[in-house]
Amino acid sequence: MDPRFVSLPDYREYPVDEMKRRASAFYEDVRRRRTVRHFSDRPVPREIIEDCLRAAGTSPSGANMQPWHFVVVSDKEVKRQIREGAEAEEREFYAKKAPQEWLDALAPLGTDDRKPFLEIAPYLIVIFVQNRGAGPGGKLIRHYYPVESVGLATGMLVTAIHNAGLASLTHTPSPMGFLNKILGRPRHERPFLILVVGYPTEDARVPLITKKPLEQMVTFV
Ligand code: IYR
Repeated sequence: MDPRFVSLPDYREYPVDEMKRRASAFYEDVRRRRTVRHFSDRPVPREIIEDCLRAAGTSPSGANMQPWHFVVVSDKEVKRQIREGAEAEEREFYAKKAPQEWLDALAPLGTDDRKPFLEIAPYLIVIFVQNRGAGPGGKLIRHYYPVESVGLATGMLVTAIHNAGLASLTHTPSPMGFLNKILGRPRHERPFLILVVGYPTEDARVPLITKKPLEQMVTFV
């Protein structure tokens, strides 16, 4: 197929001073984001979640295949089933499967096998990676860099949710095969993570942790 082009439609250049202000203001805003584990059951209008998902869907992806599927769960009974499946995996993880080194790494976060937030938060966004997807004519075709692509889209989703004024938690019980069953997703889709979304409780607490300063994570050559 011949490629078709249009001139770059929506790009905006800012004067350098304004770029500096914008870059700094964005950092000041995203650095307030914290992963939260204490969620309120306060309802959140669905259209907010829809716009955050639209933002995630603008992510770059390998060959623009957009190899993601998002299942937005608000149904109480489905949330209960997901909690049940996740807690079963987590009990195995904490009691048997996790090596001591992993448990030591998690210790500062204070996590354990109880996941009540999976029933309390208004939304669980279950994110699937499509290793293959429907091509022209409905035949399954290969996707490229699916995991990298879904990681990028998930980052945009987390940022969009923070920007809207909501909190989120990236939750990864392992293995997550139970999610295909509960949500009726096909075999060529693999659960990537559960994004728990809602308001934090008024008395929500978060672990006292720090992020690496620039010098520790960046090399300029
Ligand atoms: N899935 C477990 C353990 C866990 C693993 C990682 I890596 C974390 O960053 C946090 C938790 C749980 O959710 O408790």
